[in-house]
Amino acid sequence: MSAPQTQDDCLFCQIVTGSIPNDTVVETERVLAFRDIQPQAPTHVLVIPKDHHATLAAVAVDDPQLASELLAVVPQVASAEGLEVDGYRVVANTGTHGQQTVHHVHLHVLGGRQLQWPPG
Ligand code: DGP
Repeated sequence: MSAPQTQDDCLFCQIVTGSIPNDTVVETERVLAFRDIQPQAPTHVLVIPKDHHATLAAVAVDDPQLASELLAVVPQVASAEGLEVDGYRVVANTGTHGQQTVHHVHLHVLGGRQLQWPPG
């Protein structure tokens, strides 16, 4: 397995390399899913590629196979967390209006309670 392509100044790359600890839920060769440090629901897991890509659009264009692997981990998280029966939400905050605060693409998987819609 080749080393992930990481950026030194990226928080989630530091999680990938292990310099910042995380609570892992699912891990594959190229994808890591770990608990959000500020959970907004009983289950709040972030799914990230180990390689650095800033946004979902970037990974979809630069490495569509990796984007597919990222999506494939979502049902694995749902299964591991027992979310399949009642459902869950997948969110990819993107850019300023999307309120993306960490510029390493991540899917939020939220569940374990009745979520509201629309979001703020
Ligand atoms: P977003 O706003 O969509 O960019 O989400 C970034 C998420 O990252 C936010 O829900 C909080 C989470 N987060 C920030 N720092 C850490 C950290 O050091 N560890 C973990 N597990 N999550 C973090």
